[in-house]
Amino acid sequence: MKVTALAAQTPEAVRAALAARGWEAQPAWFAATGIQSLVVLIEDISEPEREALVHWGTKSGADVLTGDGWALVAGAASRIAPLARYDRGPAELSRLAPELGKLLAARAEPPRTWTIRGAEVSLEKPAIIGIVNVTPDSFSDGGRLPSTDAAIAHGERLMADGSRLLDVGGESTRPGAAAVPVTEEIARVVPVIAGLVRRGIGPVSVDTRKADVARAALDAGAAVVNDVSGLRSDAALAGVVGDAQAGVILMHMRGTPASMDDLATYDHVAPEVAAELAALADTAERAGIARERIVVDPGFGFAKTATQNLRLLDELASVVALGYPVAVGPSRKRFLGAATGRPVEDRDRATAVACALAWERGARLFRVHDARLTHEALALASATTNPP
Ligand code: PMM
Repeated sequence: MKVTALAAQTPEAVRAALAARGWEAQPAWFAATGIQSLVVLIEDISEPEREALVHWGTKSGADVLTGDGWALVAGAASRIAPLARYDRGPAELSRLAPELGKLLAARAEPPRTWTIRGAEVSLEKPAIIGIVNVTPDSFSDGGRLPSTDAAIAHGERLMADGSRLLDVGGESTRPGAAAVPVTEEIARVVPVIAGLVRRGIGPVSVDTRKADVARAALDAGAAVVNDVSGLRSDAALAGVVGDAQAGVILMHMRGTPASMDDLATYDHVAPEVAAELAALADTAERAGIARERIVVDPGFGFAKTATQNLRLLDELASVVALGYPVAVGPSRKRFLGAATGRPVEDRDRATAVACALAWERGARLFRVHDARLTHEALALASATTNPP
């Protein structure tokens, strides 16, 4: 007799074991994904729903842990899947079917592309978003023209280093950063965006919370709006994005950059961030932004402590399970310093590793300052998890 442990974090090992024993490709893949284990936390349930879940668990062989108003269900995906079907699950659990169905669908068919203005971004391979900050502490050296040229040259280098999108921002969102008036923010970002677009460097995203800045950036040729407030800051911004048929990145934070540090209170960070992002995406869709144009981002460093950022990175699957493409922006942030002891100017290696870990957990877009190192780390990570 010979006993081998197979890798369980991916269906690949089971698929390969079955294929090596003569199974056809499709049944081998279905069997492999079916026996993958799934753990779902179900909250806000009634007492009859809770009892029905416990009863169903005993019958089906799934593990069910419950308490007041909640249940945690664990087992093979194929065992849990019937709960997502009205005709197969217990009648008392009909409220669960659509929600669980969405989660299972996102797992089975993760988004393969992101639709932005005038283009599609393939997510089969990691997509690096190079950061072009046009704030006084980065490029500006007094005169506007030299800083614009420097920003454009920097964007060109980021693309040469493996970026697939450039994110141009004119307002710092660090805690305590001074607010930038609309006209000043437009004066910073528009010449850079127009210059990049004119030279065919991009596509370009604008990092802003303001509808007027987004409108000017889109007029200058931007294809994406990246809003760290998740469209909460300016009520007019969703309409601007929808009308322009732009892509949008909805980032999670609480409060504003000035107040966010006091709002880093979570009982369990990943499910709470996922739920808050789901609400933001829902609001965006209701405002007329098509689902395939939406990317969500857990907002590393925004209203999160170092420990919470690290937990969130590890438990990114809760955000990925929402079914939207996931972007992450760990680049040079404080939590990387907390883990490595490195100062801000020496965090690009840690950034690259964080991105590789995030890819493995399902993130597909990576907003970074240094594209070269992250590109290399992601080339290896994606070659390992996406065999050719
Ligand atoms: N972080 C910053 C700014 N914009 N946008 C997204 N989508 N995600 C982020 O994590 C994010 C962001 C702050 O970082 P910086 O000041 O170093 O650019």
